[in-house]
Amino acid sequence: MSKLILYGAPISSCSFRVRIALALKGLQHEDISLTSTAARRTAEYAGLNPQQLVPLFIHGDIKISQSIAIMCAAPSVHSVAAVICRGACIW
Ligand SMILES: N[C@@H](CCC(=O)N[C@@H](CS)C(=O)NCC(=O)O)C(=O)O
Repeated sequence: MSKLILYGAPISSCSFRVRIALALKGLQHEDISLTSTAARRTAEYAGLNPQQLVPLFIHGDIKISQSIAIMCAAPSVHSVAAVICRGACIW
């Protein structure tokens, strides 16, 4: 299985909620910290996430850039229930 990668930032609440969700579900992942605006503005990161915001979750070819969508989708990697309420997730 492809490894899970989370691009985030230390003081980003959006990144924190995803980190908490991954921890609650026991999903091991590589945490890549983009600590400055400059780090998010590189061409390399723009290629991964045109919005140039964090968080960004990557699993193989799948890239998801919205924290709530990540919280819905990431647990399905291991067929465990999503973290947020079922009605809020469509898969
Ligand atoms: N709706 C998005 C918001 C993403 C967002 O605004 N991220 C902020 C950090 S919480 C960010 O990347 N800010 C950096 C910037 O604006 O340069 C989500 O929930 O993931």
